[in-house]
Amino acid sequence: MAVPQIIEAFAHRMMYSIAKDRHTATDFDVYQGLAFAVRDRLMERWFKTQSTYYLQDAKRVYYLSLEFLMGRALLNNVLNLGAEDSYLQAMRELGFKLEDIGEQEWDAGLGNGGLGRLAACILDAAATLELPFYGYGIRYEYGIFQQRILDGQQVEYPDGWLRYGNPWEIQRPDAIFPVRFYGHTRGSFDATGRYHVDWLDTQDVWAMAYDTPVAGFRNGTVNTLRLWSAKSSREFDLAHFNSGEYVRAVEDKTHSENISKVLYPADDQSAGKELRLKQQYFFVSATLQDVVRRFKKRPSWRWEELPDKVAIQMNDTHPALVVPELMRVLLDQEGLEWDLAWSLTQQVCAYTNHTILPEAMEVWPMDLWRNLLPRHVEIVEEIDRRFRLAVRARYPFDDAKLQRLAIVDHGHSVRMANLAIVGSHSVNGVAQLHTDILKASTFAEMNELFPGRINNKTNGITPRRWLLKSNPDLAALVSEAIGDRWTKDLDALRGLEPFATDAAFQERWTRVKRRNKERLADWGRRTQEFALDPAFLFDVQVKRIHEYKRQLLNLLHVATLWNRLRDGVDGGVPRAVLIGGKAAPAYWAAKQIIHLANAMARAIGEDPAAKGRLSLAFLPNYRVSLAEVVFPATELSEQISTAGTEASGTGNMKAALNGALTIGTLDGANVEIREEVGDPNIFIFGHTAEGIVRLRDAGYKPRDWAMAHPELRRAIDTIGNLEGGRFRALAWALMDSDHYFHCADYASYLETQERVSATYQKPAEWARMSILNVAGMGKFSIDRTVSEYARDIWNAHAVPVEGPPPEPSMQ
Ligand code: GPQ
Repeated sequence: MAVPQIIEAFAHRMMYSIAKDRHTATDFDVYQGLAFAVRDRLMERWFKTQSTYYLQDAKRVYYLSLEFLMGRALLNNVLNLGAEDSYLQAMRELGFKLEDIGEQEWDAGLGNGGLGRLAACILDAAATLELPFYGYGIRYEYGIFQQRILDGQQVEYPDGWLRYGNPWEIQRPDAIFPVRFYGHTRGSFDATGRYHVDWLDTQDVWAMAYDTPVAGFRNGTVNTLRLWSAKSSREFDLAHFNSGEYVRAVEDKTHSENISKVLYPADDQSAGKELRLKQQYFFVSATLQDVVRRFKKRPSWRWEELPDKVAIQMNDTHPALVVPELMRVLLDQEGLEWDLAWSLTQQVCAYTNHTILPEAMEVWPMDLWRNLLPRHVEIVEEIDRRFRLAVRARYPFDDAKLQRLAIVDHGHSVRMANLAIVGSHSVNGVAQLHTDILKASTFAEMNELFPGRINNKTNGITPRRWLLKSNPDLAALVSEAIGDRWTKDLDALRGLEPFATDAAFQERWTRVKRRNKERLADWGRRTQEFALDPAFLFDVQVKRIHEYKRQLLNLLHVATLWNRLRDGVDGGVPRAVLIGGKAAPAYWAAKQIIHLANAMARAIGEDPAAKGRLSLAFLPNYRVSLAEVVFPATELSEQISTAGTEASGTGNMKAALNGALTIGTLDGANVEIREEVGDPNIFIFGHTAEGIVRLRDAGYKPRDWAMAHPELRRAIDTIGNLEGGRFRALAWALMDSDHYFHCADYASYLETQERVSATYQKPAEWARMSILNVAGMGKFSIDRTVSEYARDIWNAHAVPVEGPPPEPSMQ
């Protein structure tokens, strides 16, 4: 659209939707008006896309996820429309900066971390690849909590992101489905002699759809993210109104609407709460009703062809109730026989695993299910019974194996991973090492039983948000060198290799990084949250706070540098260490780590010995929009989890795509990053996953490692003595148990950090390595990931949608 038309469309929305003029409009009003104007541009494409899918009777892919960590939409949509020049110009003519308007948008934070952000990147890729794809989840009224730091400690504040309205969502009062809970079952033989089960006397909640358009990058595709919101059923209200208990009725209404109230804030951890189980069934049931409705809308349809028309991907086990729920629909509502229903379910469903940490594996007490979902208990018990028969036939005398493989554990709990594996035709890990571990240990017996079912789909990130949008200067420099094909085909970045040794290019490359560091420093100053010297090496670790991610190892290194400075020993290149991330509110150790980081940051800040040499900052409230400022400024990316614990990591990819060098263990996708960028261009340290297993099996004694390394002992003491011994428990745990092997990897980490420091002192060398890192990032495009899912798991194909004519840029 041309500039004058953009201005007119914006003015129209300001007047008729926002009802403000230039004298009364706030910055937020301007954002909303522009958001509506941009959304209007997506509408034609959205209709066209959906009718094309219908007319071509395309196979649809349904991505079920309890988390979608979308971040901001405005600039991303402008970019995907291919219209950034025109919008920039239009807003400039009105006296606004497009970037500043974008800052007004509240992050859509409907996710915890990597798993939720992956879902958001997958949405972007699916639309860009023109796949008939739908995201399904919950429209939480409160997303991931806001983190504030008070007295050095994390305090959680509710994230009321919908308070001032969300211009991107369309409420669909007509797309509403009842979801049943509680009640009991009754079986009877019908006239044909078939046994039929009814689920009776249920308490129902309604699921109402809210749709958000998901635009592909510069194509005609606009897909849908459909999120369900809980509404109390009207019958429910009326019953109480009739009995005269008006206030009680309103109370009950609130009660059932609680289902979609809040995102559970624990990452890599299962809370096991009834409300969480309600959320899971709520969104699974509503989604399946919608899927079946769409399947049956086709003029001629037969259940046998369900797998030709529908693929369902489960993002972790959170939606694994889809297996018994699809069985229930096919058996009880559609009258199919068990064998056919089961075969269809397996062919349709697929499961992505994101962790091997035992505390993250979902296991639900049967009693909870029996009360809430009585029919599903029967179905899961029957799935389990049949599965046990098959296992017993295969391993007739191995009772122990049977117990380990079972879906229902001794009649008292349901193992969701086993249910998801048995009910799917594909189970995938998210990086090669992670998948190898799933096959060789976590799910080894399942792998033997179902050869070929477990497969790998290495994670990726969207190059649109994580380079083009967040780092426009680097994106422009890259495009100037090799053209802009990389935005849709990230492998094109290989073309940067010849520039790696070009001194003039290196210099421009380094200048871009410097500007981005200044931008982050400005951000810290403006928000008064942290102080940074852009001349320092920016050494960054941003991700959820978790013991396995080892923020503590990073802090042990900082303590060591600090001790050296206090001794008057050279600490290497001046460093600004930045740590950011949220801790699950009930995760004590993670909160201690945040407290420690803040305490150390303050102490170092006040110590003259550290001045000009070392700083530590904790970045409060790390979230998608902050990540977009942090990664472009990152020079050293800390990916230091204990080998064998981080399934993949995706922040590692975001940092490297923005020219950071990685210091990391051979864990998750780091292994593949090394393969792509070459061993000399990445700083790898520490024990391998196998090495860690050997250490553990040999009876790991952290104390021995600490005693063998005076600087480690001293760093642990530094932590233990900070603020009058407040963190002594953390220090002792490192010495006594050290579950994540900090002590065993410390020496290697320290040595490798010294190599980092030496390399940074050779700017041309650092720039060369940085360029080669970006050149090697092609594999980590989420487009590659999603193409592999489409080909190997979903058997889904692109359905191009003829777009409106390309945007004329300017006038
Ligand atoms: N991940 Cl199980 C989460 O973010 N939350 C979770 O609850 C679980 C996994 C992460 C995982 O830790 C990372 O290594 C992955 O890169 C990410 O999922 C996406 O696969």
